[in-house]
Amino acid sequence: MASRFGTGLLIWMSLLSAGWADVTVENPWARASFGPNSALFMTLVNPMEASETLIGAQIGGCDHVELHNHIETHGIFRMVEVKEIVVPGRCKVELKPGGYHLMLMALKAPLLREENVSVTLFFKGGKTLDLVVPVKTEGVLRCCDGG
Ligand SMILES: [Cu+2]
Repeated sequence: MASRFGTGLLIWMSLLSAGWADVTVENPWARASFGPNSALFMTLVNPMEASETLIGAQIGGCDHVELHNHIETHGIFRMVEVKEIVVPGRCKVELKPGGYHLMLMALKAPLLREENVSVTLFFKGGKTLDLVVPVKTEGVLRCCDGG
């Protein structure tokens, strides 16, 4: 009986460790939107030795989420889609205006200040992380709603 319980616990623990990312998130926020697009920012903190790689996200009220970065070409900044954002072991990576961000495209409804959005982050290896993210108005860009 004891050994059966032990096996079950072991399987349960291995499922759990495969399912949840070791990354934690600091100061997540979504930008209130005026148009169909918006952006989401946060600091990803990896307390482990091994790197973690963000590969996507699912966000309530938005079916189309891309990972973006800003790059400079001849003094002009523009957004580009990236396939992944690597968080090296024992490091932080900041998703912030003018840098990495999660781009929310074709929002079904505007993101309003003081609302919350539910977010699931997807990491390599099938790991996920669920968050509730507040909507804020700081740094709103009326021109393009970009990151
Ligand atoms: Cu963007």
